[in-house]
Amino acid sequence: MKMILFTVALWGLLWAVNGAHTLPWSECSIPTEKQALVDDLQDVMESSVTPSSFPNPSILIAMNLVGTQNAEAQKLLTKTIMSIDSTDLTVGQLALNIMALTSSCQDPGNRLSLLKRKMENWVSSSPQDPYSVFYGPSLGLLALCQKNQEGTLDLAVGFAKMLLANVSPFNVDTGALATLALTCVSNMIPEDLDDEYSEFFGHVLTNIVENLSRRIEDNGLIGGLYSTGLAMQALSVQPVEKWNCGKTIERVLKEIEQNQFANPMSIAQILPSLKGKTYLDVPRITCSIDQEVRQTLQRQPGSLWTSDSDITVTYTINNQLRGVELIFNETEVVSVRKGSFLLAVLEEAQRKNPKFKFESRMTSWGLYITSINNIHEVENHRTYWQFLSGKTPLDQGVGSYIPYNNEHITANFTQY
Ligand code: B12
Ligand SMILES: *[C@@H]1O[C@H](CO)[C@@H](O)[C@H](O)[C@H]1NC(C)=O
Ligand SMILES: *[C@@H]1O[C@H](CO)[C@@H](O)[C@H](O)[C@H]1NC(C)=O
Ligand SMILES: *[C@@H]1O[C@H](CO)[C@@H](O)[C@H](O)[C@H]1NC(C)=O
Repeated sequence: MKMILFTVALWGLLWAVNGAHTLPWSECSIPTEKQALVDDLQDVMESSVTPSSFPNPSILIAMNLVGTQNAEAQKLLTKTIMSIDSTDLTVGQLALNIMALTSSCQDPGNRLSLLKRKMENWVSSSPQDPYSVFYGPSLGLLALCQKNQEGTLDLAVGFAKMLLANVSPFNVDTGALATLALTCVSNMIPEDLDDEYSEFFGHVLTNIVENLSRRIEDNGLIGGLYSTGLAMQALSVQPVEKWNCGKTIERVLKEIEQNQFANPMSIAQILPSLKGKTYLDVPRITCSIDQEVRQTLQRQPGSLWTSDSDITVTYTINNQLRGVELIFNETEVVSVRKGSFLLAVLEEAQRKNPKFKFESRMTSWGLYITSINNIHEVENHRTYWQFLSGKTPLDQGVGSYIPYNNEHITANFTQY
């Protein structure tokens, strides 16, 4: 009896040591009866890839990490991302493209040296910078680390010092990516330098992971619905006792059933975690020739769910920022088809009243609103148009959010 107990305890210990860099899989897997739900989700993401859709490297990474169900889409997206001109890309976009090509077993070519140069020149200009300025550079560091680029360790030290000095409110998405990047860097420290570097990165990682674990909600989500996927990746490479992965999975599956993951980009950020993968697995992907082919279901796209009845939405555009000459606060009441996206409200208001004129640009998350009533966001001033329902900021953009009857939506020109 004693012997068995001892063996069990020892086995548990070995498991804990071995499992330090993977999900605690036993409590963290998808129940068999929900497997089809997750496969369907992957279908939605993969069928969003068409010759005319926005080439999204995060989608390619996700499908390669979990194993694609749609080899055509995989080929098309790889080809499109290969042909993107790198010159005007941001650090984050460049990094995602490199990781996407690597995940498809393609050589990223001169993108790597370009990224390295951009990372060497990047600095956070002040400790008051919003925490999210580290989102793109975290991706940059992760991509360089995965490609074993010389000088990554020094870049990582500079990056981590700036991150530690930052005093702005913590941001979960950014913290999650910084965790992945610094975990990769920690794993590549040469033995002769191990002590001092390990201690330093260990200290920074503890700080970030502590902040991440403080954002675990009672309902299982981590920092809100759309931060949970990246946060799960971070907590599975830097485990914390406090995290009940099973509870998180259960809640996310419930949200998927409620159609909260209709945006392909939102799927790209949750899918790897649902299948026990993280971005740290990108260099380990093997590209086999024969792909598993799955019978795909015939489904209705979410946007066609509009019905015959109308809803009324009150829409206010508000600019009270000092330093801007044109201060305004205008409201329109508009009718749109029930089930329409918020974008339809913006379009209807613009049709009724020229002051509601707006401009947008296409991004990986869909349409992003850049200007309303000729007031443009300015990146250097950190201004943007924030969308709220009542006083609560929306957690989705105008191309995904579906307003309800008598809702009051405000677009407020503000700073981050
Ligand atoms: C930084 C950031 C911002 C910055 C972007 C400006 C900048 N220059 O940095 C600011 C603060 C302005 C911002 C605004 C908003 N954001 Co934001 N943002 C992020 C964050 C943390 C990182 C994005 C990034 O740098 N990606 C890396 C680069 C390489 O990729 P990229 O595609 O080039 O990035 C661009 C787009 O992501 C775009 N963008 C940023 N946020 C959003 C949101 C939407 C809906 C769209 C279409 C585009 C978009 O700006 C990036 C820089 O140009 C992500 C987190 C995440 N998990 O992705 C959230 C995130 C994308 N944002 C989100 C949201 C909800 C918004 C807002 C709608 C919030 C609001 N209530 O108004 C607004 C957009 C409103 C509008 N005008 O259309 C959600 C989207 C969830 C969803 N399912 O749609 C995310 C995932 C945060 C979260 N975890 O909930 N955001
Ligand atoms: C993260 O947590 C530490 C305490 O562990 C705290 O001192 C620090 O200010 C937090 N950082 C952010 C950005 O919230
Ligand atoms: C703007 O208008 C809305 C609706 O009329 C009102 O509730 C709000 O208080 C106004 N805000 C400002 C800053 O004037
Ligand atoms: C709108 O933006 C202004 C300027 O940044 C800010 O003072 C105000 O609190 C914001 N209103 C809401 C409801 O967030």
